[in-house]
Amino acid sequence: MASFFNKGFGRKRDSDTSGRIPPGQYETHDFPVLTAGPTPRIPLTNWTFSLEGLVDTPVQWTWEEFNALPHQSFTNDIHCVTKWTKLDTHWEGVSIETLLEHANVKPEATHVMAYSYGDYTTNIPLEDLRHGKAFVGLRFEGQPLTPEHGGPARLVVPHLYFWKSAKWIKGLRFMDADKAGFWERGGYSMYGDPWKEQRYRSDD
Ligand SMILES: Nc1nc2c(c(=O)[nH]1)N[C@H]1C(S)=C(S)[C@@H](COP(=O)(O)O)O[C@H]1N2
Ligand SMILES: [Mo]
Repeated sequence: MASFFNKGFGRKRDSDTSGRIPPGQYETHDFPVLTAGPTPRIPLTNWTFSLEGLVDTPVQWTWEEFNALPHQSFTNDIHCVTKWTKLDTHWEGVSIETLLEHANVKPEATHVMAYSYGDYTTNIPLEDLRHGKAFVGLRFEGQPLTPEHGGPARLVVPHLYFWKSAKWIKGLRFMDADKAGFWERGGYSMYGDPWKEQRYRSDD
């Protein structure tokens, strides 16, 4: 039952969070699970991560090799198109910029298709993955990423709606044009900027 005297009544709005909730979103302290289809289970001995498509040298890392890459910590707000926003999530992982040092991306590459175990795909402009803006997350809140949240490894692109953050990531394919991924083919935005409420293709 909604109460007029709710918790926030009469209190000053928390200055730390004001201005951090995009239009149409509400803050949650939970971490809901959103997956189309079953959760793939990937034995670490079979896990690989690849950079392919428009690169001079395609690369493939094993789990061990990938974990030997330089790791960084990230603190980000995440925004799901189903309208929840979670502030100050803490991650550890490998910056996409770090990965790009290992495969010369050809100059004609403009877009990336992130693809996952279990066949999920999502498209992102290359520029949106660079300069430390996106990473492959391996740990969440100090713990290995759980399978339902995309473990062993997921893409995290916090400045776009969270469907761009492909769980169970398997690799990145560099392309010279934008091409729709799984939800994008289903009518969701090609870009997905939460601050512009680019939820559906008609919002682009
Ligand atoms: N492989 C894969 N990645 C995915 C999805 C999915 O169904 N499969 N769902 C996306 C959607 S719509 C959202 S909101 C987030 C949800 O991540 P979470 O379950 O960790 O909250 O993952 C995204 N990445
Ligand atoms: Mo989502």
